[in-house]
Amino acid sequence: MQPTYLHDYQPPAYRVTHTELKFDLSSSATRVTARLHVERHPAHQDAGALPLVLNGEQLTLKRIAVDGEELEADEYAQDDATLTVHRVPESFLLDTEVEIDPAANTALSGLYQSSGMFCTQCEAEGFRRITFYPDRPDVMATFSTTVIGDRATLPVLLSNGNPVESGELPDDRHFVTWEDPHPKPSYLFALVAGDLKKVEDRFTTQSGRDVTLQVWVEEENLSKTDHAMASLKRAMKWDEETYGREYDLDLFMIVAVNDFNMGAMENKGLNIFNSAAVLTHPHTATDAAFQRVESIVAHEYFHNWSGNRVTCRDWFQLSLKEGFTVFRDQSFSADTNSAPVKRIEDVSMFRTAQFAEDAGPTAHPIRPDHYIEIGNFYTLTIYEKGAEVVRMLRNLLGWELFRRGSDLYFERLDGQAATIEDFVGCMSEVSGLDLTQFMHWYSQAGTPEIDAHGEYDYAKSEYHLTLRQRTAPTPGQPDKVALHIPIRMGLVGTKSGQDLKMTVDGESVGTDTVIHLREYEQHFVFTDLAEAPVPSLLRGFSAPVKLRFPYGREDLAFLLQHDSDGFNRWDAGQRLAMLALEDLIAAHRNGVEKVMDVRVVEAFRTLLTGETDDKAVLAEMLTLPSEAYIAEQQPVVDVDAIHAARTFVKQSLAYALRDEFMAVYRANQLDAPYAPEPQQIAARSLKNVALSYLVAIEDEEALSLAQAQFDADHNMTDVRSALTLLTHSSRNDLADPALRAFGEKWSHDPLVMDQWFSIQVTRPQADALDRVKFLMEHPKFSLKNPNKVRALIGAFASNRVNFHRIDGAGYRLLSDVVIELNKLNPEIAARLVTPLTRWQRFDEARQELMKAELERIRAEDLSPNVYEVIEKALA
Ligand code: B3K
Ligand code: ZN
Repeated sequence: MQPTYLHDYQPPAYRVTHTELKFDLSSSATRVTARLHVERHPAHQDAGALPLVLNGEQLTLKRIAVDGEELEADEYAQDDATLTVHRVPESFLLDTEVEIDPAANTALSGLYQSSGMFCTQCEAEGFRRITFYPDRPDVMATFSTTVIGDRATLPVLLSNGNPVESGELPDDRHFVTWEDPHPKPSYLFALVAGDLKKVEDRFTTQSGRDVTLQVWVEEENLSKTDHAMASLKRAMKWDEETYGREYDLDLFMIVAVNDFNMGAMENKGLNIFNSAAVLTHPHTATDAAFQRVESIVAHEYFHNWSGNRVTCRDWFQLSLKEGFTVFRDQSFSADTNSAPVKRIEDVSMFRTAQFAEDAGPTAHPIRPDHYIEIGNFYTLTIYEKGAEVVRMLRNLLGWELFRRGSDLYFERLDGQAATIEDFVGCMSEVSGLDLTQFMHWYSQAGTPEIDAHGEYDYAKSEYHLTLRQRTAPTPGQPDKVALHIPIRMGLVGTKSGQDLKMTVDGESVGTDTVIHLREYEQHFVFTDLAEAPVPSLLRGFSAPVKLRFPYGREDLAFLLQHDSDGFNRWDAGQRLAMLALEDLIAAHRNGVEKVMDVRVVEAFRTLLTGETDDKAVLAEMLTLPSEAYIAEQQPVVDVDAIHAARTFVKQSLAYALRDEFMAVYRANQLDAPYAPEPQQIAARSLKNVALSYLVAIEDEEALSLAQAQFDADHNMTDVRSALTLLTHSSRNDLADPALRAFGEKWSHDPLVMDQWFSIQVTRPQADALDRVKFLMEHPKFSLKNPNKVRALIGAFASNRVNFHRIDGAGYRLLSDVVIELNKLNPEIAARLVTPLTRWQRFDEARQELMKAELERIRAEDLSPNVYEVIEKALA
């Protein structure tokens, strides 16, 4: 399996200006007729004769003609991935007809069937499973698509753009023709056909155009569409007000499908969503799910400009659309909900999962330079680190210049396939900033680590700060350059508890400033300080780096109280908890008695009893670092010691502060009808965090509060929280009846059943693995449905103590599933195997067990997706 390299990029030999498609739908024999209007690409005008090479996989060719002339067998050649026409004119019409088998498509890439409906997923390279085509993003054409299907079973026939014609056909069939006037790459093509119902609304754009909005779902889900529709309208308005971006068709459609590899897909005018990313109801979806739906609806909508109007030249530029669009959706969610909590949640996830990716064998730059299977590069690095880099650009330029750069980018590159240089170039052009060094963020993999040291010189009233950066080698990149790292910071006076005015090189820089680390080592001197400070560094997580500073516990307790930056207040609490956890991990390993750090108890007491105007942030502050995050900080991960230490901290806090937690729980009970609005969400999360501490000590009163909360059945957030606490306790006598009742009540609802599966297999008790095996036989489980695989197998792999069982049974279970899925759905299989690829992080015994499972997978006949991941993991 040969890699594709960025440096091999060539413009296509031929481009397609217009694409006419006709689909005659049938489960196992769909006919796709295509007429492509093809012309020689100007870049190859003088190149002499060039064959036409089209992509095509799993297609049965029935007919091929150039300008109406059928081709003889020797005029073209076909292999399992391409079709080559040896001689073609400068400009011509290519007609093909192929047969495909949607019912057999378990990979869910191309045209497939889900719950009886037909739908497509073409990004990145799925269109080639639909028809022969130059399936690359720099070929952009207008599309005209006719969909033919049974009137009774497929009453709704959708594609991109606007419907222009429809009618009856013989044999109880009917058709609809769609036209999309905006040139687009094939990966944005979409088709949906099924027995769907819609809810409809309208949006008037800033220039006064009327847009029809539709959300299409199965009939039983009609009551679960309000939030998605409201989110869509908010996103449309936000993008007009914030980025000046207006929608450009008369119709915008969202369709919910049950079988989908990712969250959603931004196809032009016809977004296709995993039902989990669109359907919500107070009784079936948690607050987190409501927020996720809002952000994914916004993300896909924002792609209409950052992705569709301006698309990617090639797939190495994927972060051009994904990093920018994630940054846009993060900003939207921050504006719509609690901005500090959004940042804390995003950074928390980032520092756990993206840092782990950067430190593992599949580490890659935001712009990789080669891949075997592009489907493996829809990663946290491309998406989230890409967004962090755009955020740094926004901060370097300031909002106004950044917006000007964004305007220039959309204007200059509209209708084109662009590169990361085009984007950064616009930012540099409007600001006059030299971003040459900054560009290394795109090409260098790995997480920069910064070691910071500071000293206060009492005699001179100066603070000296030294910063050193280093990025550890990553596969294929042994040597690393120094990056341009913007570090937002303040100096908090130890006497006043206030941010001090800072002076650098004789210039006053205010109380909150950005210092720029560009060398491997740099020294900063702050003069004329009124008092000794504690530094508050990397405020707001101003760069995606690990920053170490030898804070004492008093310093951290001080920052937790006084830092003016909410994010760093939270981070100080996390660092303080980490110091305590590290001691306890060591104690556990050495068999020494565990002693709780009273400073953590006192910090929590202050948080629980103090005044707060932001309950959502308080809930975050009361949340201990996750086991996965703690593991990231350890040189060798000891899953059992981490679990024991974290449980000990949680229980110690609960014993010491039982009444305080109880008071917070009781003070945050809500009577109002459920609404997914920030204040209610904040109260619920605070209440449920408090309850989680109380249940951690299996306090009888707390258990009955959890039981009562479950029985009250007020909303899914509270019900799920209570059910999780009961299930994760040792009290099977309470957990089992609750699980049974829940499972029976919701057996008809796949999205709720996903939650039911996850809750059970994430319990810390030793029977988790047996439960996975048992639940894999459950009638509602299916390996063919990616949501079910994530809910059961993916969730189990996040259950650290049980997945990493020392007998290796957790690893074996995962690899068995990966082997099975490699045949059914390679994209999902390659993602699922990730936890095994992190074997280097564990003790020797576990390393051997994990590697043995990877070897066992390697011995199979592997898809390119799984092959690429396994080879990297075992390299
Ligand atoms: N662009 C799609 C992701 C497609 C992944 C294909 N394997 C969703 C998104 O990022 O909006
Ligand atoms: Zn995206």
